[in-house]
This record gives sequence, structure tokens and C-alpha cells, in this order.
Amino acid sequence: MVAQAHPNIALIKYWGKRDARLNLPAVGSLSITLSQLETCTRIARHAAAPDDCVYIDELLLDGAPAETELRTRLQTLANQMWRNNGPPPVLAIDTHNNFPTAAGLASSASGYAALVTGLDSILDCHYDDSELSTFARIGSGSAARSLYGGFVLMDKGLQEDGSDAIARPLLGADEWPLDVVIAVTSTTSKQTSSTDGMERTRATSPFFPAWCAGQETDLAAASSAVRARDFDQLADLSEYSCLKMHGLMMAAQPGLLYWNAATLACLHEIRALRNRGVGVFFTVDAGPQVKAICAPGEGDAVAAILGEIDGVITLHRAGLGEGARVVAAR
Ligand code: 2P0
Repeated sequence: MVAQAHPNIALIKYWGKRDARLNLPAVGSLSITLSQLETCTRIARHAAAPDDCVYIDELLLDGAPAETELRTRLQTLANQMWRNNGPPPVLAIDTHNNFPTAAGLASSASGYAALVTGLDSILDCHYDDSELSTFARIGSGSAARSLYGGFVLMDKGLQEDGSDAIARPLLGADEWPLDVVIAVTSTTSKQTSSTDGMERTRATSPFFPAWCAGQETDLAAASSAVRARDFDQLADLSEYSCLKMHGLMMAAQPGLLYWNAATLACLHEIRALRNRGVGVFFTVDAGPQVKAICAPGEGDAVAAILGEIDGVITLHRAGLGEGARVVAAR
């Protein structure tokens, strides 16, 4: 069985948890799911496990055996999903990304979305959309959004058990086919993980209450802009959310500074392009890569300019893609 999923990029950002144990977001978010970049996860089911639980005896990431800690984590997730329908199986998981892993390109989102979609199928779980959302969110907060294609909303939810902290589709990929250009400005792994950075920000940034208080307003406005296909409005709101998130992180103690010189050069160039009438805006996540979101058909012009900037190592191109799905039964 093979499941496939794409990474997503938040336009209205998620940063901070209201419950770290259940991985519940402190704020909702709005994202786009990409095409081109993808995770393919093959899961094989062997004989019954020796004990009374699902067992993962092999986990390969891009061809190399994964660390025991990750294998244990995925095994815990598989057992949370397992419905006790027959003898628990032994699983072998082989997952590949066609883009760099752990390099600020949201491989954890596509990875967990493909994984829970694959586990649902191979373990015969038949969970509904909100239940799958929950399992993906336990893996990684942003992963629930990759279950859907196009534009996706993630609700912060109000329930303590997280049952309403779920992703839902907002607009299909083909209904507003934006172009995306990703400028890679560093290939070294980040020093502070998103999970640690979020916790530090929540605990120490004086801006955290204001960040949470403003999010629902931003989400409502951005959702309206998406429904109306209002590019300028979405551009203003997305850059606002991105810069607000980075200001919030920079004000943590010690401050989180994910940008390098090339990151900033790209932001200035994208602003200059927009001032000249090109349909493009930027967003940056917890890393130094710059994502240029372009109006339909503007990707070539934007890529030509960003590719010339000192410090830009490579460019990735994408459009908007589909949600996670099973692509082969065996
Ligand atoms: C986002 N990011 O909305 C935000 C913007 C990065 C910056 O979600 O701890 O891997 O697993 O919930 O989802 C990256 O963090 O973190 C992220 P966990 P996740 O896309």
C-alpha cells in the first residue's frame, strides 16, 4: 500500500500550543497545499505481532534506517489508531521525499499526512475526516492541513480533548491556481525545532497574548480574501501574519532569529516586485527559506529574479496540489 501527501505552507501562521501534550494549537491557521513536492510512504503488513500491539520492525527514511526514537513515536501513533480488529500486525514502512527533508520545506507535514492516511488504510481503520485530522495533528501540528488540497483552514478548537482542533478544506487547488517559488537560502538544519521554539515563545514573548488575540480576525479576513480570489488582500494579510509571527519569535528570550542575509534580500526583492505591479508576496516559516506566492502565471518572472539573488542556493517550483491519498493498494 502506498500513500502520498504534499507539504503545505501557512499563509496565516500557526505558532504556539494551547496544550503541548495533545499538540493542540493556540491559534488557528490557513494554508496552501503544494503540488510537485511530495512524500510517498509504502507500508507493508507482515504476520501478527508477538505482543498485543502493532509493531513497526522496519522504518526507512529516504532509504536509511530511522532513529529508534522516531520508530517508537510512529509505533505509538499506529497503536493509537489501531482498532483491535483482529491480531495486531507487524509493519514495515519505507518513506521517501522528492525534496530535502528537515530543510524548512514542511516535510513533517507531508510525512505525517501520508503516514496516517497509509495507516488508516493498512490497519482497516476507516476513520472519518476529523478523526484522521486528530491523528495527523498528534504527529505534527501542521500535518492535519496536508490531508486536504488547495486552501485549508485549521481550527484552534475550544475542547480540552482537541476533538474540534481539526483541518477543513476552504477552496480547491484548481479553483485558484497560484504559483509558488521557494528560495532555499541554507541547507543546514535549524538549531531550534518548531516545538521548542513555540514553547519558548509562549513562555517568554511579551507579544504572545496579542498574537493569540488577533488571530481569529486575521483568519476571517484571509478566508474572505481566498473565497473572493482577492490576491492583493491575501498578500497584505499573509505578509502581516508572517512578519507578526517573526516579531513574536524575535521577542522571545533568547530571541528566535530564523533568517539569514539572503532571506532578507529576498523579502526586499519581493516587495520591490510587488511595488512594480507583479502579483507576488512572501512568507517565511521557522527557517531561512523564502516562499514567494505568485498570482497564476507569475511564477516564471518571480523565479528569474529570485534565482539571481546572492545566497539563494536553489529554487523549487510548485503549484497548488491535492490532499493526502492512497495511490496504490499494494
Ligand atoms: C505553520 N510552522 O503554520 C507554522 C509557521 C512553522 C512556522 O507549523 O510542534 O512542525 O509538530 O506542531 O507543525 C511548523 O511546526 O510543529 C509550523 P509541531 P510543526 O506552518
